Amino acid sequence: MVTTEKLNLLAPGHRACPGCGAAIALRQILRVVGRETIVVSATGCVETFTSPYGQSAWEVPWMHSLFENSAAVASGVEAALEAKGEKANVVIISGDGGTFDIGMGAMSGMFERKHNITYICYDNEAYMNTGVQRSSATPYAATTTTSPAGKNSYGKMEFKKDVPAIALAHDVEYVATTSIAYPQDLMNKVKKAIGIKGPKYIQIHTPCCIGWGFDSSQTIAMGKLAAETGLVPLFEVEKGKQMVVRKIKNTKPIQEYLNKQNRFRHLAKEDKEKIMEKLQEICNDNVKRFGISE
Ligand SMILES: Cc1ncc(C[n+]2csc(CCOP(=O)(O)OP(=O)(O)O)c2C)c(N)n1
Ligand SMILES: [Mg+2]
Repeated sequence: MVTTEKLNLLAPGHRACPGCGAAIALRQILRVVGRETIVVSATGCVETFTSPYGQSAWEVPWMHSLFENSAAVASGVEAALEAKGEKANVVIISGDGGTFDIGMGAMSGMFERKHNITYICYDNEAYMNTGVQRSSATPYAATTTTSPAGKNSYGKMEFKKDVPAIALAHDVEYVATTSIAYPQDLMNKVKKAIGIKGPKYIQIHTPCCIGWGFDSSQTIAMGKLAAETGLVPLFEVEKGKQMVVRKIKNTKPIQEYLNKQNRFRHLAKEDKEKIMEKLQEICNDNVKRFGISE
């Protein structure tokens, strides 16, 4: 159940790239969390494009943490609210680098201490703010500036870290994956999370036209294809309940997704067939494991 009120708590004039998936995510998140919210953001694109020196696009109280400690800072905010007997939604918005990599320890602590916080990771699958370096969220075989495809490499050689599973292992109240390509799904999940007491984790797939190499008009299309191929499964797990998975009628072959992005362009060569097959296998495994097919 989502409000149809056109609440916009992200002021226009911010400096996101045209077609930025993270900016779309922010609009969707802020539409449902409402004004009684305090946001803590780790260093990354979102922090950078919403808060150039002396300016802010945030229409809610907002705090910038370091790259690594948004969950620790938000824990302090939540503890202060508790001590003062005041109420507000405490929401973290952090990139995949700030979540999967450098902020993992702080996030684990926040989950374990059972803070009443909604941790939202916008996953653009690399360190975009600093020039497209690989993170542990970067998909297998994608080229980045620190996992460059070339004569002796086919891009990133490791698989994407399963952070939703790590969150679930902390026995948190709610874990969900979603995508900006499915705004109702995204808003429903954020709305549900903020209504549940305790730690929650939401991972939003946010395509990045600059880092992935596609036209800025195709951000939503890329998000859709990621889900339709099974590469990015969309699901939610409420504590004590069965996992609910967003079903896909006819899953699409992974080539359809890969062919449209420069970060996978090197896979078009014949000798890279095996790598393509590996990526298709990842999708097939997801379809099976999550029961994605309708
Ligand atoms: C301790 C530390 N190391 C490195 C940096 C430089 N740095 C700033 S943002 C960033 C990458 C952020 O990546 P991510 O969290 O995925 O967010 P995105 O830029 O993709 O939005 C890095 C490496 C930093 N600010 N602090
Ligand atoms: Mg990132």
